[in-house]
This record gives sequence, structure tokens and C-alpha cells, in this order.
Amino acid sequence: MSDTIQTLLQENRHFSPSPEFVAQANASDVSIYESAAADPIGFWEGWAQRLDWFEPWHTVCDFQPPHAKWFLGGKLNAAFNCVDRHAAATPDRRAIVFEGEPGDTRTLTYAQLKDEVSQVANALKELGVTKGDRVSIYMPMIAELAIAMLACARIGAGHTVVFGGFSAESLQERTNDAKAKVIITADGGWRRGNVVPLLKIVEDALDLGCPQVEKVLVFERIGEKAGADLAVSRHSHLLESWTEVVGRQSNDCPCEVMDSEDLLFILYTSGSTGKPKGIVHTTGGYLTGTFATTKLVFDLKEDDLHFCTADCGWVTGHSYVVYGPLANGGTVLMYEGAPDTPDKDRFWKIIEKHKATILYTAPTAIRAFMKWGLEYPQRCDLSSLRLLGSVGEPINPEAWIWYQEHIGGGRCPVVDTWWQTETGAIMITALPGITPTKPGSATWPFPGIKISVVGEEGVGVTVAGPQSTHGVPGVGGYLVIEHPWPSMTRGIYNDPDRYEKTYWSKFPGKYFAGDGVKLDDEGYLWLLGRVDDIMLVAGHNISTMEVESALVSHPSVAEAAVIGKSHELKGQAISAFVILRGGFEPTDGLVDELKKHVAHKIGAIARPDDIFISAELPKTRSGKIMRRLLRDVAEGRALGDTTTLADPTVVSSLKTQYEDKES
Ligand code: 6R9
Repeated sequence: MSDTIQTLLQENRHFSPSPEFVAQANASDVSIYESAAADPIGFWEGWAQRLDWFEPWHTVCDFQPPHAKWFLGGKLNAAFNCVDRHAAATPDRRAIVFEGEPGDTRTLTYAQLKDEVSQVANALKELGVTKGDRVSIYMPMIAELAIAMLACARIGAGHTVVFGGFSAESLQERTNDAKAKVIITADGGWRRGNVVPLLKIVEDALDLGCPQVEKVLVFERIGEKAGADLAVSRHSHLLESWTEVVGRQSNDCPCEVMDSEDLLFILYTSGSTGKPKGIVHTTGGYLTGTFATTKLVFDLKEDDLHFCTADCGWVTGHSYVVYGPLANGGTVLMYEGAPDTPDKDRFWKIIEKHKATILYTAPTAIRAFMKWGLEYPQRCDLSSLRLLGSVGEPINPEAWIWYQEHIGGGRCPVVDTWWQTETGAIMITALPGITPTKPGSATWPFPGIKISVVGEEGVGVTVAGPQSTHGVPGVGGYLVIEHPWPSMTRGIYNDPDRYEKTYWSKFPGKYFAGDGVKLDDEGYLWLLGRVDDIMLVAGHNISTMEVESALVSHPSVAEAAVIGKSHELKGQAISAFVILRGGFEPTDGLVDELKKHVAHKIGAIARPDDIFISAELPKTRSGKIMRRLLRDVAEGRALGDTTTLADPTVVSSLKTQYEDKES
């Protein structure tokens, strides 16, 4: 650990935005929290008024727990707000800057984006899609993916984007649950220099049975190397070439007039157990939430280039690659491939080449960058960056400071943003022109959002920004959201009971997020991970996150995953799975040292009973560690559902190694 990091952690230092940043910031007045808390409905209405509506709403919010509706009676179109209004005002401004993995680039101005979205929208109509239908999208992370989403929104068809790394079974299950009439795909995409054969996987899904699918629109991304010939395919009667069908369309396609509460999209969350949940988002509320948070959290301006590294297969890609930035008339950078292709400096090269100003990525990526070493970012000029964001998992203080120091050059504010597919938009975050940050804390709720930290009985402390009641140091609880907010999910597609049971039954009338959180004595929120991952050791609640952060703060540890393993006396005993940094050997001496290090950092109660040094950890395709499977390994059970893993072989080989060591 560098001396600077050591000092910063010991000082529990706050980072304040620089005076230059504050002077230019979209939000720099702390009173925004107070006014939003006093009148959340008025706060959100103010943001909705900054969108373009065809007809105004008559009621801002109607909340009949667990169901909320927003901007009732209002009519608008999401594509109009993300494309047309900017194509009219600033036609030559860049909307999308795309870079493919092989290095090909493409820039679309708002005028060009409007033409392409309209042509694809007309193509969908020709294929029989009408307002109220659903379309599934299975594409690489290329500009046409965003275009396809906006084309659906333009004609009032709900989209369901299925991440291009998912299997034929996953695609089939989601497509059928949504009853999608059309699938939009590409012949393939690039990943680590290889072709991901998307069309072949679509064909496998069709073989498994997608009875309601009438057409498949295929974008030719790869060409011959994809090995797909539309004419000779066993499904050729369903396949349509994008070049041909889109190519012959007019660029004039009026936007459908949509009700505020009409479906915008369904996005399936993998979930750690059970069938994926089809999370429903509607038009007016979702757009208001993503529009407001993009403007304030990312401080987005006309001349920014916003680089969100998430794939559009995840909610982060929906909200902060497509809808939020484009609703603001911003410019987004989309990158197709892996961060280590051709080399581990790819993100930094992209930032240098295109002069990206905002970077929004995940802790799992930041920890990989730390492991790869400083030589990669240091090769590139990252001086264009002015703001950094993190999302997806709790960020360890160590990783936060590394990110701030080595990527942000010590000058960029870091916003750690907590939210979920279900919340649609960011819920807990710093506002970069206002909030002094602390490494590892997501800080305060976004204005207009009221979060409570509650115990089993549902009583607790409510936080709504800097003026909130301060917590009891060290006391954690369940994260609940007190009031409805515009971008909240309207439910689980085809499963209303599961919606109520999952989110609204533990604490009636309040949204239960499923995460643990701790409030510190200055009113800052510290996320502790999923409640299923919190351990109960000899009567003490200990979060896996805290022990992992302690491990990662040791110079030998690159990444750690901690679980509670059943224990006769203590209830649960702490087991850790650790990946070492290059140059460190897995010796018994090191294991002992790590145990002592954790005891020293947190207390003897948190000392791991065992530490297993491994080469990899089981992660979901979006990079979250699946601790449930590590519990299966440690407790000698058969592995539960592994279908959401990025690489299912990781956990089976880990299980073998673990069992060899135990025996
Ligand atoms: C946006 C997204 C949601 C779950 C959420 C929580 C975890 C996300 C976080 C975070 C701590 C953050 N999570 N952001 N935990 N700090 N900044 O990731 O949505 O894929 O639905 O996952 O991710 O556990 O409940 P989604």
C-alpha cells in the first residue's frame, strides 16, 4: 500500500470538490437537499417539466402501495426527448462516438442519429411491429444497439435487451417471457479478438422454441468471418438483413404519442436464485429520473464526452449510456470490447484518443486495473477526465483512492453511485459540486429520495442528505426507500405477486432493496452488500464487505470474497477466498499474516477462520462476486444454479481445489 493511501485511510479524510469545479457545477448549492426533502413531488415535477411533453399531466404522483404512477395523463415519447429535440436544436452536436474492439470508429451527430433511428423504426413497422408490442434485442455493444432501443421507443414497442454474453437458453427464456415478436441481433460481435456468434445463438434459441417470434432483423457487423449466411440458414424464412430492410426505409417516422405510464422496456435481472425477474419501466417517470440524475451526478455539460463502460445489456447501459445522457443532449462514448484487448491499457487509450471527460465503471474493473499495475494508465494522457463514477458493488476504500489518485490524477471528484435495475436511476450518491466524499461511502441519498436504515422490526433512522439525523456509529441495518420516486419499477412482468413479496412485504409500505447499509456519525451511508451476504458471527453482524476491504488493504491482496460458513458454536465462521497480486506466494506464513491484518483492522471478532488462496472468483456476467456459490463450496454442498456466471468452470475448479486442500 502506498504511503499516501495509508495516510488517507487513517485520517478518514474527506475530499471536497475544488473551487474551480464548484464554480462550474450543475449543482453547487447544498440547499437543493433541503428543498427537495421539503417537497419531493415538486422537486420531481420540476425535472419532468424540463422534458418535452406532447400533453401535460394532470396529477404528478398517485401512490397506492406497492404501486406508484407518475405524471398521470401526460403524453410524451422517449426517443423524441433523446433524439428529435436535440436534432432540431443542435443537429451537428455529436450524440454517439463509437469504437469497436478492432479499432474501427464511428461518430453520429444528433441529426444523423434521428435519421437512423427513424429508418430502423420504419423497418420494424415493415416487419409488423406496432405500438404495444415487445422486441428483444441481442446485440454487441455497438451504436446500432442504442439505435435499436430508440427505434423501439419511437414506435411505442417495449424493448428487452438481452446481454450478448448470455446463452441461447437465456435468450429464449427472456424473449418468450416478454412475448417478443421480433428479435434484433447482429451476425456477431468482437470480444478479445474472437467473434461472438450472436446470430448462431439466436438460431439455437429459435430451435429451442420461440413460437411468437415472427422475424429476426440481423445487423451485419462482422460479415464473412461470422460464418452466417442468412439465405441458407435453417431459419432463413425468419431472417431479414438490416442492410436491406433498413436501407430501403425513409428517414421520416413520426414519434408515437405515449402515455407517461406506457411500457418503455423490460429488463431481466439475473438474480442469484430462481427465474430471472422481468423488471418493468415506463416512459415518463423513468426518463425523468435518468435525466435528472445524469445532469446532477455526472455534472453533464454540452462539451463533455461521457464514457460509461457498462454494456446496454445491463441497467447501467440503459440509464447512463442511452436514456439519461441523450435526454440531456450529451455525447456518449460506446466501446464494444474487452478492457485488455489488445492490451491492458485499452480504456486509457480510448480516453486519450477521444478525450473522454467522464468515466463511469465498476469496482470489479477498478480492482483488475490495480492488479494489472500502474504502467498501463501511466502510458496514456488522462488529463481530459474531470469526473469519475463507480457502480455495481460496494467499492473498497483502497480501490476508491487508487481510482481517484491514479486515474483521476487527484483532481477528479469520485461519485460512488448505489442503485438497482429496479430503481431505474441512481439513488445514493455524492453530488460532485456539493458533497465532500469519503473513500468507500456512497454518501447521501439523491435529492428527493428518502432512505432509511432499519432493523428487523422496521424502525430506524431516516436519511435524506446532509440535514439528516446522524446515525449511531457502527450500527447497520436494512436499506429501505420511504417514498415512491419517478423511475421506480412498475413491477415484475407477468408476476405481480413476486413484486409485492420481494420488495414490499418485509416492511409494508416501504421499498426493501435487499441490501445492508450502515450510517456513520456524520450521516454518511456505507453499503454493506446484499443482506444474504451479511454474516452473523457469535452474535455480531459483520459485513462481508468490511472484511474484504480489510483484506484488499494488504499489499499482497488483489481481490477478496468473504463468506459466513456454518459453525457449531459461533453460528457462522468467516471464510475468505483471496486472489494474490503478482509477486506474492501463497504460503502459510502469508495466510497467518492476513488473518492478523484483518483482526488488527476490524477487531478479533472479524478474524477469518480460514483463508483460501485461489486464482479466480466466481462472478456474474456483470462482474458481481457470487458469494452464494462460495458458501456452497465451503460447506461442501453441490453447487446451486450457476447459469448466471460469466465462467461456470471457475467455481467447479475452485470446488475441486478447495476439497483437495480440506481433505
Ligand atoms: C446498477 C446496478 C443492484 C445491486 C444492488 C447492490 C449492488 C450497485 C452499488 C452496489 C454498493 C454501489 N450495487 N451499486 N452496492 N455500492 N455503488 O448494479 O444494478 O445489476 O440491478 O444490481 O448491486 O447490491 O442491490 P443491478
